[in-house]
Amino acid sequence: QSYEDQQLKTLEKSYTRKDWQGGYKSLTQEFDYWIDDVEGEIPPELQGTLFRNGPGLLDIQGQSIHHPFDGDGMISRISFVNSRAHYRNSFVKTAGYLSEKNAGKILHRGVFGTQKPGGWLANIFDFKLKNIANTNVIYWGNKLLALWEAAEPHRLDPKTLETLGKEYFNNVLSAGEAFGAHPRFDPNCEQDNGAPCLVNFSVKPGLSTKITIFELNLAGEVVRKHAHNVPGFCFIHDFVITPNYCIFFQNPVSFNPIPFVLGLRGAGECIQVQPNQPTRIIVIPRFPQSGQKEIKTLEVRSGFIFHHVNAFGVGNEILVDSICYDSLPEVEPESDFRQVDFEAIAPGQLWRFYLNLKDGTVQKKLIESRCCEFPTIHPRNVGRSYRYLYMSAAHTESGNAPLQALLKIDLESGEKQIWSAAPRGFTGEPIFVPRPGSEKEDDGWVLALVYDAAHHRSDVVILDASDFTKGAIARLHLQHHVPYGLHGNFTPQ
Ligand code: 3ON
Ligand code: FE
Repeated sequence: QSYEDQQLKTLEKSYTRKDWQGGYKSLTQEFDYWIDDVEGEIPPELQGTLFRNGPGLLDIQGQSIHHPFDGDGMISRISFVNSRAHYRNSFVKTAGYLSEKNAGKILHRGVFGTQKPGGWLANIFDFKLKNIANTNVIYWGNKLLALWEAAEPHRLDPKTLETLGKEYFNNVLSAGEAFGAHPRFDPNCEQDNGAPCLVNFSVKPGLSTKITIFELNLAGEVVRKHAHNVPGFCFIHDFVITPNYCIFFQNPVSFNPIPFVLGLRGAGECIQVQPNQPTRIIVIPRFPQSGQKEIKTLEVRSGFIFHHVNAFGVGNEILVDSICYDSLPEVEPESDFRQVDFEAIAPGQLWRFYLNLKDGTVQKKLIESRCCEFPTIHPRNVGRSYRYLYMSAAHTESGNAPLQALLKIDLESGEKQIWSAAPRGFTGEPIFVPRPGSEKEDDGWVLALVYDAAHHRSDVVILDASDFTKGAIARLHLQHHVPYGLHGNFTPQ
C-alpha cells in the first residue's frame, strides 16, 4: 500500500490535497497529436469537436498568480473523427499574455488578487483589467471565440487555434465593452421563426448596474441588443433564459473598492457575500421591441450563485435550477489557493426556485445536497422543461470536497447515478452530446476531462449518458495534464 493510500484510509477521505494540487500546475507547452493511448472504444457516431477553456498558467515564470480565475486562458480542442481523437491546445495570445511572456514576470493586476510584484505601491491606482480570455469558448457563426466576462471576446482560428484578435461583432461592441462568458443557446427562437439563436449578457456594475442583453443569429450577427439599469452593485456570472425572458439572480453582495484602489486587493477580493440579505431575481423580457416591456423583480434568500442549470415556464411560474453556496471563501491577500481547507468552506448545492410571476412570490426546494458544480443538459431543452441533468460532484455525499465524480439526476423519478474517479481522479465540467438522430433526452454521451494524479496527466472520459453505472465507455489518456478548467462546448462540426 502506498503512503497516499494509507493516508486516505486513516483520514477516510476520498482524496489527498497533494493529489488535488497537481491539477493546478501550469501547462506551458502547446501540443498537437492524435491520441493513441485509449482504453475502451470511442463510439463511431461521436463525431465533432469539444472545445474547452480554462486557466493554463497558474504562474508567470515561477511567480504564482493569486487565484486560478486569474490564469491566462488556454484552449484545448479534442476532435472526434471515425473513432479516433485528436488533441491540440493553444494559449489565447492576449496582449497581457504576450507582454508577460516577453517580460518573464507579472505585469498586470488580476481581478482575483494577483498583484504586480513590489507591494501595494506598485499596484495603487492601477485600474486596468487584463483581458485573460479564460472562462468559456464557443463556436458560433463560424467563429471560435474565447470569452471572459469583463471584456470583449478573442477570436481564434478553429483549425490552427491561432489568435486572430478581438471580436467586436461588426462594431456592435465598443473597445473594452464586455461580452459575458455564459451565453445560452436557444434551440428554437420564436422571434426568429424557430431558428436557433445565442443569448448572452454583460454587466457593467457601479452604484447602479447596467445589464446588456445580446442575441445573435446563426450567422453570428447581433440581431437584438438592449440595456437595462438595475439598482445596486451586481456580481452576476451566469443567467438563464426561457423563450420569453432572461433571468438574473443578483447575488447578495457588498462591494468596497477601497482596498482595490489602494493596491491592496484585487477588485474581486473586495466583494463580500451578505448571507442575510435576499437575492434579487431580475426577470427581463427578451423582446422589449415587440412584446412585453416591463422588468419584474422578485426576492428570495438563496446564498451565492455562480451557475444555473436551466429555467422553464409552467403556468404562472418559472422554475429555475441553480447551484447555491451558503457563503463564499474570502480570498485573503496573503493566502495560497492551493492550501484551501475544503471542509472549512460551504459546498455548492442544487436548488429549484419557483418564481410566481403573478403574485411575485418565490418558493425553493433543495434537489441535491451533495457538493456539485458545472451543470449541463441536452441542448434541445435549454429554456424548456427537461428531465436529466449532469454535473461534476464530490465523491462523498456530504461535506465539501474537490470534484471527483460525475452525477446524473433524473428530475422526474429522482433517480441518481454517479460515476466516480476517486481517489486519484478529479473531474471538470461535463458536456452532454446527443447521439445523432436520437429522440430520448439521455441518449448520448457525457464528455469530461479528468485529472489523474497517479500519472499527472488528464483523460478525456466518455460516459454513456443513459447509463453511468456501466462505467466509462472510453478513457483517452492525454500525454500531459490539462489544468482544472472552466467551461467549454461541443460542436458536431
Ligand atoms: O465590478 C466588477 C464586476 C465584474 C464583472 C468586479 C469584477 C472586476 C470582479 C468583475 C469581473 C468578474 C470576472 C472577471 C469574473 C470571472 C470569473 C471566472 C473566471 C470564473 C468563475 C468560476 C466559477 C466557479 C464556480 C468555478 C468553480 C471551480 C471549481 C469547482 C474548481 O474545479
Ligand atoms: Fe462559469
